Parts: sequence; structure tokens; C-alpha cells
Amino acid sequence: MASTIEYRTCPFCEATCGLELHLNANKVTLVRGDRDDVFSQGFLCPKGTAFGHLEDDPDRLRTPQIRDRTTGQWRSVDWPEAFAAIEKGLAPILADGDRNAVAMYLGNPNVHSLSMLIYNRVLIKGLGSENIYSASTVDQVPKQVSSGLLFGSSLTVPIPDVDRTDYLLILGANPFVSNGSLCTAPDLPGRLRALIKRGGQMVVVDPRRTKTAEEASEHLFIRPGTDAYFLFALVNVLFAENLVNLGRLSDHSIGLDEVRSLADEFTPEAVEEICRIDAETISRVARELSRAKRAAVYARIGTCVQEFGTLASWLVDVINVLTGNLDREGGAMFPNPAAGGSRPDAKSGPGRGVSFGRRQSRVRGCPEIYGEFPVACLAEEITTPGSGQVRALITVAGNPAVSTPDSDVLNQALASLDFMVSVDIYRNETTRHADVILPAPSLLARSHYDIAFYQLSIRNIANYSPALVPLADHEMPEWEVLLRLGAIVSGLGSEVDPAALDDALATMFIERSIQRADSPISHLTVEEVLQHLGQRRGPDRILDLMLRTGPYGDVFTGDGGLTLDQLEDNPHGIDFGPLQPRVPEVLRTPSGKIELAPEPIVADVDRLSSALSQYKNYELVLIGRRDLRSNNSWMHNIKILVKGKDRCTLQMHPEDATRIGIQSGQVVRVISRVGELEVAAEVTDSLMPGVVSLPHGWGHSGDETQMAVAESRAGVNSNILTDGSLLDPLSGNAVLNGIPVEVSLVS
Ligand SMILES: Nc1nc2c(c(=O)[nH]1)N[C@H]1C(S)=C(S)[C@@H](COP(=O)(O)OP(=O)(O)OC[C@H]3O[C@@H](n4cnc5c(=O)[nH]c(N)nc54)[C@H](O)[C@@H]3O)O[C@H]1N2
Ligand SMILES: Nc1nc2c(c(=O)[nH]1)N[C@H]1C(S)=C(S)[C@@H](COP(=O)(O)OP(=O)(O)OC[C@H]3O[C@@H](n4cnc5c(=O)[nH]c(N)nc54)[C@H](O)[C@@H]3O)O[C@H]1N2
Ligand code: SF4
Ligand SMILES: [Mo]
Repeated sequence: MASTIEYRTCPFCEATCGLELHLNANKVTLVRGDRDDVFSQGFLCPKGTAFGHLEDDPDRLRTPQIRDRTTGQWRSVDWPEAFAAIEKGLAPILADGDRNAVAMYLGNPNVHSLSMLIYNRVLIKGLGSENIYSASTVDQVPKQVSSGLLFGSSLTVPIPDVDRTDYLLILGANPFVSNGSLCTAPDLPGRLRALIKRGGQMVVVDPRRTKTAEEASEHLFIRPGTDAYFLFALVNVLFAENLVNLGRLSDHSIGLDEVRSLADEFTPEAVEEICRIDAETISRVARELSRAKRAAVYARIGTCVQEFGTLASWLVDVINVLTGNLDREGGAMFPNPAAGGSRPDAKSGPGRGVSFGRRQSRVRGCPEIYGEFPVACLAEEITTPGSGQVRALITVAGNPAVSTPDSDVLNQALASLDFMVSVDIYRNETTRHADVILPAPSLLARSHYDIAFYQLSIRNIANYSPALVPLADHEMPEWEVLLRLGAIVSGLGSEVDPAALDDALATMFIERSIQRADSPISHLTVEEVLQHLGQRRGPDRILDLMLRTGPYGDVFTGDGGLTLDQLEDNPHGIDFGPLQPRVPEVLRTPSGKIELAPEPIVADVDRLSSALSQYKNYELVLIGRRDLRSNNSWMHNIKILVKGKDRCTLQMHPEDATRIGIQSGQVVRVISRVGELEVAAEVTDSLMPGVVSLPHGWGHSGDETQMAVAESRAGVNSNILTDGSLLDPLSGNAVLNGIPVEVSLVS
């Protein structure tokens, strides 16, 4: 059979690169960057190249699996048997009347999947449990809390306009390796190099001299967990030196005076020792930020997975506002995504704002956050007896046994569950605890559209990838799997008609779209819209609805505006251009303004303030790190991505190594309050003294898992060391960096 060339968006990270896939007999024979992709223009990283290897990985699950609890043996079963087993396992637990007894955990790949983003909601709703957890609380939720409070919606996150800025201050992000996060920009490294080449500046604040720091105009080491102090001191200088200039935003902001007084005590001199950045440098950075023609502050996971994550995230945007850089070209801007954005005639005015803390977790009393509890609470909810105890768990595309704090405890908790179901492509450290694993189809058999990442993108882009091959007989689309699970947990049983459920869901989406304030289709009936949407089913139908009613959509008039058909005709994507100012229309706060000093944040400043005078000076603290050929915990089973030198090492500064008597290659024991492990040391001056670094996502034990390559390069799980009792209280996000540890030589 002749080979064909097809184009599709890479689903492995937030960069949304276009792939050029060479297919022969439905198998990927070559992967290249799609040079005609309107956004990525041929850029590709090693993970994208591995697309075909993932498809062909013999360990990737193809059929549902059931585990025999007595023998521990796994066997492949057909779909009806798998669903029947799930119904049998969950029904008695749900029949007890306590919906909270079944918990759900959603992992990172959910956000990269059109099916999962839309259809998980059905499952969550059907389940009706308060015990919903996700990878968000080991990642970006502090930014969603600060954005929610400042701008009125958890998804209204300002994105640095890297292509047009003159000065970029980056904290706690390593886009030369991660390829960007909460900043969708294929070839972000190239874009950052271009910024420097055109005479701009990039200043990186990071406890490690990362690849991004090496390429920067300037790198400042910062003590882990102290970004909020550094950022507050920048605010302090802006006020003290009369550098505050909101420009157009002064009419659209409230709370400026409060910010000024909150920043009073955080002078550069007061914070320099804590941050380990001298006062003069802090003042200089503040001046540079305010004087640059166009500047942006961008911060990512390093500033989120820490004790003051929400405060740090908030301060980033406060500075963008104070320097007049929010919502202006070259500053930090709001995308207007083709699916989910606002139409040109959208009205501005007060909105509902965000709400959280509507209930508390049963054991620890942690506040709910956007419908979830912190995943750091999951283990105790499973192991603590009493009414509301979690007895069963559904995981969808997640590996919490490796990616969330205090892993040893969670692993034991997972082993104690009465029943567990996982929707996943591997039998890994988490899914090995399941009674039933439901696989996902081949990537080629799914359609793809990045609903989530175009909301966080530096240009307004739309790019759709249709399914390229038909489903194999043994495959079931993920959306159907989720609908069927939803039917089981809501009591409809396993023998339902998924097409009817899908119609009901589409109808609900259409009704909501018609009823929305400002709806461009309020004159249409559900039936008319269904007719316009034609033969498509599943997520594609709902996507078409979103695109056609979105900012560039045709609103079912056939006027040439955006439709899914149009995207199918443009396999390299459509570029709707650079970001445009969106304030005030984008704001959804109760005041209709940017609320610079929201009450929950103001209250939290007290905590920062008290810590100022009693900052604990630990000899060694642990941070994480990412590697270009890795993707959290789940791409270690692909040979070309894990070959070469061991990457799961404990990096430490020569001064620390000498003091303890350690040389590169020697095995060291690392002990934290909650756990210990042994790992090879790597001595390097790329870390600041007093900081050690271990990547997360490793520790692929051979116990009952089916990932031969990963097991042969097992590494250790850094989350055995991270302490589940440490949270950013406002967001419930886990503290994964700055963990106090002791390191000694294993004799
Ligand atoms: N110490 C420390 N811990 C961290 C971090 C850190 O920096 N330091 N980072 C955190 C961050 S940012 C994140 S996002 C989390 C990630 O946390 P998780 O999402 O829990 O972990 P992943 O490793 O991304 O696991 C993804 C799972 O999805 C499965 N999967 C992959 N593709 C598909 C698919 O198409 N369908 C289905 N059904 N399943 C699929 C994989 O097999 C794997 O089981 O980890 C967090 N943990
Ligand atoms: N290759 C690869 N790419 C990925 C992933 C992957 O695992 N591998 N994961 C994806 C996911 S899920 C995410 S969320 C993104 C994350 O994307 P990024 O946020 O860019 O991720 P990191 O590379 O972990 O960068 C975080 C940086 O914060 C630094 N840091 C640690 N503690 C602190 C601190 O207290 N303050 C400051 N200022 N810095 C600190 C670390 O040294 C590190 O350099 O990457 C995505 N892309
Ligand atoms: S940078 Fe991200 S989207 Fe681009 S090829 Fe690599 S993994 Fe895929
Ligand atoms: Mo993440």
C-alpha cells in the first residue's frame, strides 16, 4: 500500500505543534514537523517524534483488562464484560446511598483530549460525588485562583505576548525544556531567542541555572518558595519610586491603594536575605520593568507548587497591571479562543465572579476549589473510616501514585480500596491497583482539537485533526467509554444506548448556548441547531457548535465564518492573528473591574508577613526538574525517549557535596519528613547552594505493572519525599518544591 501524508496537532504538551505523519497501512512510518502549520511552522520536539512509537508500543493497552483480586492475575476481556464488572463493583457502594464513597481523579492528558474535556463532565455529574480530584492541585490551580479573583473567571489567565514584548521576566518556568505552560506557543525557545535577537531582554528567576536561564540575558538564583517576597518587593519599588502607571487600565481597576499599603513592609531590603537576591538587583528589575516599552511578567509551575503559590501568581499580574502592561500588545494579554471566546459584540459589565470554599474536605477540612478537593487529601479520605469515606476510585488518564505528594501513603491507600476503575493506556503504578482498566483507542483513530490550550495561546489559532484511521474492532472511543461509565454511576446501568446519551448531551449544550446572555443563536430552536450540525456525533458535533457560535463562527448563517468543515479544509490550521486587547469585555468580576486586592488574597498576605520575620533556613531543600524527553510519568516506556545517560539523579551544588562528602555517581540517601529513597548524586554548579533537585515522574516499580522499558530504567519517585501536609491554603495546591531534606552518602 502506498504511503500517505497526514497532518495533525501533537497532543503531548501545551505547545500544539503540527505534525506531518507519514502513514503506511495505518502505521506511522515517519514523523516530521509540519512546515505549513500556521502556528508551529515545522517545529518539533523529541516527544512529537515519538508519536509512532507510542502508537506501536506493545505495552500500550488495547483491550479492557480485569484483575482477579485473589490471584492478582490480569486478563483481557471484551467491553461488555468489563462494564458488567464495573457495574457489579460500584453498584453496592453507590447503593449505600453515599455518593461521596466513590472518588474520581483526572490526570493531565484529560486537558489534551477533546473527548475527555467534554465527556468527563457527564461522568462527574452522573457520579454526584464531592470527592473529585485532579492534577490541577499539583500544578496550576494557584494561577486559576488568582486569575479568578482578579478577572472573574478561572480560565481568564493573561498570557505573555512573547512575540511582541521587549522585556520578559520569567519566574519558575523552563520553556526551553517544557515547551511552555499556560503559554501555548510552539517553538517558544525560538520565540524567546528572537526576543533577545531583536534587542529585548529576558530575565529568569530560578533556583537552578536551567537551559532557559542559560539562554537568558540575566539569571537570578532565588531561594525556593520565596517568589512572593521578591514580587512584593518589586511592587514596593514601583510605588516607592513613582513608577506605577496603569495607563488605560486605571479606569478598569479597583484596589490600587490597598495593594500599595500591602506592599509597604516588603521592601527590597526586608526580603533580600530570604530570597537571596540583593536589594539593588530587585530595585533595578522593577525599574527595568517599568521603563521597558513593552514588558511582561510570566511565571509558571515553580511559583505555583509552593507555600505562597496563589500570592505569587496574583503578584505577577498585579505587576503587569501596575506597569501598564496588562492587556496591551507586548504585555500580558487575554486570548480570544475560537471555541469558548467572546463574539465582537459581547457586552461588558459586572459578572458573577468565582466561588470556592463552598464545602470542606471531610478529614482535613480543606476548602473545595472549583469543584475539587486538593489531591493531597485523597489518601486520607480513603484511609480514614467514617461516613463519607472513599471506598472506590475512578481514575481517568492519571497516575497519582507517582505524581502526587506522599506517594507511599497514597499507594497503600489505593491498595485498600474496595473497588477501582481506570481509563488509561498503560498498566502503571496507579492503574495496577484497579479492578478494571478501560483503554483508549489509538491516537490516529481519534479526532483532536485543543479546546483548553487555545484559551492560553499567544495567538488566536484554530486547528482540528480528524481521526485518520477507523476504530479497530476492539476499540471504543473514549467519549463513549465515559458516557457508559456515566450511565453506570448514575444508575442507568451498563446496557445503554450511547448514541441516545450523546444526543441528550448535545441537546443540553445547544440549550445552554441558546440561553446564554448575548447568545448569537437565541433565535434558533434546538432542532434547528441540531439540523445545522448535521451528521457529526460525539465531541466533533459539540466542537462544531462551539466554533460556529464562537468569536469567528458563522453562527449557522453560512456567511463564511468559522465552521468545523472549514477547519477540515485547512489541515494546517487557521490563524486569527495576534492577541487583541479585551478589557473590559473579558472581565467577569462582581465589580466589572480588575479587582486588584480581592479579600481572600488580602487576608493571605498576613501569612506571608508573619513568615517574613521567622523564615526557616534549612540546610538543604528539594526542588524538581523536567527533561526534554520526558512527559511527567508516562512517556518512559518509549525507548528512544529514555535511552542514554540516567536522568533521574539528585543534582546538588559542589559546596553541599563537599560538605557532606559526596561525589557524582555515588548513591545517596535522601530523607524528608515523610519518606526516604536512594538515588545517584550528580554534582553540578547549576543549582544554587542549599538546593538539591530530583525530577518527578520516575520510580517505575515492576510490581504488577506492564511497562517493560520504563521498568528497565525505573529511577525513583521524588514524590515519596514531598509532604502531603504542605499546601498553599488558598488554592489547596500541593507544595512540591522547597521540601526540607537531609542527604547522606550510602556507605
Ligand atoms: N514532585 C513533582 N510532582 C509533580 C510535578 C512536579 O513538577 N513535581 N508536576 C505535576 C504536574 S504539572 C502534573 S500535570 C502532574 C501530572 O499528573 P498525572 O496526570 O496524574 O500524571 P501523568 O504522569 O501525566 O499521567 C498521565 C496518565 O494518563 C495516561 N494517558 C496518557 N495518554 C492517555 C490517553 O490518551 N487516554 C487515557 N485514558 N490515558 C492516557 C498515562 O498512561 C498516565 O497514566 O504531575 C504533577 N506532579
Ligand atoms: N519535556 C517536558 N515537557 C513538559 C512536561 C514534562 O514533564 N516534560 N510537563 C508538562 C506539564 S504537565 C507542565 S505543567 C509544564 C510545566 O512547565 P514549566 O513550568 O516550564 O516547568 P518546569 O520545567 O518544571 O519549570 C519550573 C522551574 O521552576 C523552578 N523552580 C522550582 N522551585 C522554584 C521556586 O520556588 N521559585 C522559582 N522562581 N522557580 C522555581 C525549577 O527549577 C524549574 O526550572 O511542562 C509541560 N511540558
Ligand atoms: S513541543 Fe509539545 S506539542 Fe510540540 S512536538 Fe513536542 S510534545 Fe508535541
Ligand atoms: Mo502539569
